[in-house]
Amino acid sequence: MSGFVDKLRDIVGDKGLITDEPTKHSYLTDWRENYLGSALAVVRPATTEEVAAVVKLCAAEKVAIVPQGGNTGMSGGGTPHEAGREIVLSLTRMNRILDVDLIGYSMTVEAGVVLKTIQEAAAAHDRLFPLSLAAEGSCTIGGNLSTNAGGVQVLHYGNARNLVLGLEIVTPAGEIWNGLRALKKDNTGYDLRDLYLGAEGTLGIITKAVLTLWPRPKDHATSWSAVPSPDAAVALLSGAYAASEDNVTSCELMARQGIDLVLKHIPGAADPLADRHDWYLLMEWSSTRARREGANAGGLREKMEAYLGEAMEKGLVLDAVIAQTEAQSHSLWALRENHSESQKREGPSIKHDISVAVSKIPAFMKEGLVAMKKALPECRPVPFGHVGDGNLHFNCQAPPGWDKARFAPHIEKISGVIYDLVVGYGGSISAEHGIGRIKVDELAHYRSKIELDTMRTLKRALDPQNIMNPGKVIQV
Ligand code: FAD
Ligand code: 2HG
Ligand code: ZN
Repeated sequence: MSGFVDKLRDIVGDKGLITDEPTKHSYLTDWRENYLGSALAVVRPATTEEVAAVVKLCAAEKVAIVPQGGNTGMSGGGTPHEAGREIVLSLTRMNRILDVDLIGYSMTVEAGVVLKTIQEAAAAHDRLFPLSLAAEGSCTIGGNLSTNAGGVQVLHYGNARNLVLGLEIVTPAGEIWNGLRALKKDNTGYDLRDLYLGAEGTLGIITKAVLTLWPRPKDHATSWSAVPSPDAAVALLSGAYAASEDNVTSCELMARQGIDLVLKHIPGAADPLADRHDWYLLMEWSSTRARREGANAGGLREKMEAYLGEAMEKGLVLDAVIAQTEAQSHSLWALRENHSESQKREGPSIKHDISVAVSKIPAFMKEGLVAMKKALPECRPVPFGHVGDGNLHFNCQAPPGWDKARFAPHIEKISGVIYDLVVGYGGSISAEHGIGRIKVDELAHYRSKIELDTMRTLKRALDPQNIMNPGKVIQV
């Protein structure tokens, strides 16, 4: 293999190649530490041309390629297999913002730009790039687009797919497709761009993208409400659209179990309310219309206060706080965004990243919680998520003190019960984290033959040698 590695070095130079085991390690395991793979090398090209040359070499030598961005994925899609001839192709050196078009509300970026950098660059130009998730300080836009990431503002701005105008792709043959068109309307045949969004690196490598920008909001209001039930939560959301004049940008539901884990594991986290409650709803309203200051001061905060006051009288809200400062808003958001980290520190868990219609969330929640406890009575359900778009993280924490080995034999049964229920509700078994490696069998089980056949046909046509992230999403 030294000949192959030497050829890689000829393309990307020493700066673009990692071959020693200790430095490779963090590229070979996933954020959840479910997998530890191996790779002939970690290759970090600096340009699209280098990516194309690496792919051409791999195609000629039949070495598989695992594209990787920030390696924050939840489904193991960016981690190589334990055995096999694979390289990890990390896009993190391709991290330049190439253009900001203020008139056209778009930005052209390389695939390895960290999401937070994109958000900050947009803000510096008085624009908003609305994709937002707890991993935004390390995930990359290439990974976001390849997983069609969701996050906390989907109900207002859509998911990653809705925020892309054009892509540049390196195909499994090492050819470069320049589809960097900044066009809102383009009906010229099949939409190739959409194929690569959410493909989790199985059809090609995203090297650049043209993103859509939005006007930057000038007024925000953040509330933290204790609600009596998920029914009350969806009713509160439903009324909030009109009450906010269509300015609801986030709506996140959490159960007390998750809050307890955050308070236990995250230093500085504090419960904003005096009493314990079973359910909480975090709402963010934002508007491009600035607050009125002076004698007649007012804006979203006052509207939110009035709305929550009325909701309290109706029994939809038990107690609530509205952030008065940006710092208070950040503290409320931290309680939500630290759920994943707290669950990880607590021990093993199963992530059920599911979606159902928003109106069905209360019934699903009731049935699902009973079903989960029935499958393993000692388990600890930790449901939370993006209730505003129907996406719940219907997670299951292992019983206290259990390690991965003890919990593993129960996972199939618990997940089977939950996914059957989700499908019964007309929902999806993967709302935003993708299939990766962890749900390959579930996809094959729950999707129809015609869908699976069509996916396989596409994969075989675009990647006949099966070198692009093989064994992820769908087996061919
Ligand atoms: P990686 O993990 O590196 O890769 C993900 C997949 O994309 C892999 O299959 C990989 O092969 C492929 N890939 C990466 N880059 C490219 C490329 N340039 N071309 C082709 N394929 C590529 N996800 C959500 O949707 N919503 C959330 O709210 C959310 N919150 C999270 C919170 C935490 C704390 C963490 C750890 C993760 C969270 N995630 C969330 C999951 C994860 O952050 C997203 O999936 C993110 O989009 C992955 O980006 P990444 O750059 O880390 O991709
Ligand atoms: C979130 O919404 C992420 O915070 C992660 O999608 C969810 O840890 C999880 O299950
Ligand atoms: Zn999520």
